Amino acid sequence: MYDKAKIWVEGGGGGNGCISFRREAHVPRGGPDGGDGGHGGDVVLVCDASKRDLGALKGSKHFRAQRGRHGEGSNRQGARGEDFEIPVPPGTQAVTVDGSHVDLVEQGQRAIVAHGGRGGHGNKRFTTSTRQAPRFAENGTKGEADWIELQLKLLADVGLVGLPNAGKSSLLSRLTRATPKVADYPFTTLSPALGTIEGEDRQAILADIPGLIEGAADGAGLGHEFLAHIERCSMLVHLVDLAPMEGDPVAAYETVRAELSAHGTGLELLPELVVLSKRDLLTSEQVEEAIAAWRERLGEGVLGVLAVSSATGEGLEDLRARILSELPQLQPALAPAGEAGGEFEAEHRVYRPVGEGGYWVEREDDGGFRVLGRGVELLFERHDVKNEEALAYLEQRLNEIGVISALTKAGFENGDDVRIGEHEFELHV
Ligand SMILES: Nc1nc2c(ncn2[C@@H]2O[C@H](COP(=O)(O)OP(=O)(O)OP(=O)(O)O)[C@@H](O)[C@H]2O)c(=O)[nH]1
Ligand SMILES: [Mg+2]
Repeated sequence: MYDKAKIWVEGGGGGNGCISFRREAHVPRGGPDGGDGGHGGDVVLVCDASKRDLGALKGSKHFRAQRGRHGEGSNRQGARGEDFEIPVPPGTQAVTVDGSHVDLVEQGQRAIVAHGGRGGHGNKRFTTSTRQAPRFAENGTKGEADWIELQLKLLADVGLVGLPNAGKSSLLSRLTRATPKVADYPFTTLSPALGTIEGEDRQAILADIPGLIEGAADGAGLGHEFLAHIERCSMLVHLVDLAPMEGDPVAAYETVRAELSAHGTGLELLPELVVLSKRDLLTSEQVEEAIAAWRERLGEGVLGVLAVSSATGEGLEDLRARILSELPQLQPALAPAGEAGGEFEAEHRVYRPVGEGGYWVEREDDGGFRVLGRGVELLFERHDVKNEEALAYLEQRLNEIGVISALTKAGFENGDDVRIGEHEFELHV
């Protein structure tokens, strides 16, 4: 099962604005009529219920949306680039390039993971009363691009947990129409499986995950990574083998509880129904005694204690009814998806102090000055500083938004080097 994927996503670049002048009879050059560039397409995750896992993302890893078309003369706007859609199964979570958490749950739900760049304005837009014939236009900006990680966390109501061989898969196959593999050796189940209990007025989705052993949180056995799949469940069914081939049931129960806590997302806080399995292997009296002892030991701490046999079917109707009756009252006990898992922290996000006006000035070692701030950087990304008119326009904007006086305060003198984003130029004011 592919429940994780790392992919490169890249929004399309914005198309450039156009520099163009109307052609009129007898007029050497008419008014400016350069159209705007189109916006770049986005890379979008789309929730697709026909997908079961992230396996489709195993092969190709680079996903790019189309760029916007450049603007053209006669005020023709460039076409917007097409989005690139990536179908993902329900339960997929990701952190987008700009650092926000997305969680795709319902069929058709969409989340933009990399925005396309903006189209640049054509020269027509830069016409003012004093600048009748601007010979510059804006470039489109690049689309967002980065590696992002996707993780699938199954959407189930009930998580089946227990040691290997406890009988989890056998139970799933008896309660639902799922047909998981069952065998008399540990770690038969290698990846999670879902099954649905059909009630009269509602359904309950059960997730069967690989068995847990001591040290699972540190990687023992199949590890604890499958526990991520039950983070969204509203309750746990904790299966305890009444007649294990080795060890005793109480120790088995405690081991699994310890691993649930060690997972670190609060799984141990989920309401828990304790289900003693394989009751056919003991006499009725022994089973009744065991139930009484477990109830006494766990008391109010659990939703209840039941005993079942997947072999004979005894107790299964009770269990089915119990699950369906508990669920509607249960609220998901965990924080909304995305706020928990440490691995979904957006590490690449850098927070910078922002001065007044959204920019600030730093003096660099060689005596030059650097102006920082997304707005100012974007302004420069969009223009060709080698075009003198464009540079004059940029200087005017810098003046208007106060950057020139901030520079002066920082010790700037006429003709000093100024750097903004990838650009470096001598500034004359
Ligand atoms: N007698 C009896 N045997 C059972 C019962 N339920 C399961 N078993 C047997 O117990 C063994 C393990 O059953 P599974 O359902 O594969 O156990 P599991 O918990 O899914 O095990 P893993 O996937 O390895 O974690 C198999 O040999 C089953 O036939 C039961 O109610 N009675
Ligand atoms: Mg199993």
